[in-house]
Amino acid sequence: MISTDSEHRGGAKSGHCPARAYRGELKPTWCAGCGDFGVMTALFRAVGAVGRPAHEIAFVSGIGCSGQIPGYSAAYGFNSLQGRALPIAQGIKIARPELLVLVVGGDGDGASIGGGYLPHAIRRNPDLTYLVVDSGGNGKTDGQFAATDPSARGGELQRGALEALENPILFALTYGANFVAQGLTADLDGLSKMIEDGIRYPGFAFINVKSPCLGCGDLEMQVLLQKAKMRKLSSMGHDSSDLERAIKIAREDGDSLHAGVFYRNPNPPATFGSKVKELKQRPAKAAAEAVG
Ligand SMILES: Cc1ncc(C[n+]2csc(CCOP(=O)(O)OP(=O)(O)O)c2C)c(N)n1
Repeated sequence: MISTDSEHRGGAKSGHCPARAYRGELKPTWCAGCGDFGVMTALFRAVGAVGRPAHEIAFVSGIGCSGQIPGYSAAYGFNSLQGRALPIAQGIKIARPELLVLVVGGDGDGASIGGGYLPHAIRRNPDLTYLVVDSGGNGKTDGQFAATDPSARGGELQRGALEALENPILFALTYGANFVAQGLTADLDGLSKMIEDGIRYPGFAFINVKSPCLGCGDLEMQVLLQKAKMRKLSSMGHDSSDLERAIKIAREDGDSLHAGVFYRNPNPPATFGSKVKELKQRPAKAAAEAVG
């Protein structure tokens, strides 16, 4: 039987580490008020709550403002290529399964240019936590439209995207992801907790993070909209094991911004890493059985 190894996600032996233990020496160059500050804080709080030291963690990112997070951390980091964070992170996890691997990238990165990697990561089910920092645009390249641009919904931020909006939560759920959540930088405690839950989940965890970006429009308006539209799934009495209901709520996301865990498969399937491990052990097992 294939087992899912939960040891590396923290456990009885692990202690709580303060978020500052993961900060590197470089100072962020993000715009004042950028949501990336909140995402990085929530991320460091979450790994601190799991209790893994920095040298046992790898942050992998694409290119973009949010992609700079690995450079600001004391953990291992790989600021890779636009849209290619997921395949690189999967390679790292296969080569070094004992590392806690966290992937972070923008929505330009994860929903647009790199969007094609997501269904395959989901069906492969590596033990990774993937954060898409959803600012509704390509922040680094002066706010070009991304697939998640809310102005496509009817001019909310008056930018005028012509293509229809992509719904990342619905995308992840319908491709069969076993852990799907959405966080808001306006709710840092909720965001940190759901990242921690994603890390502890044995398998691929997808977290979409609504995050304000100065390059994508009026910063204050984005923060106000986040706060005004936030609906916590916990206060709606949502049962995160109910996939059909999660899909229904995801369809309605946008007019309300739903924050919390949409879906957590209560019976996590085997991870890609545990299947590889079993495959490697097969010849030795067969030889031992043949000898008797
Ligand atoms: C293959 C490739 N295409 C385009 C670019 C140019 N580029 C650099 S950052 C970026 C957009 C980043 O937007 P996003 O991924 O949403 O991250 P954000 O800056 O919003 O955090 C683009 C298009 C690139 N570096 N590589």
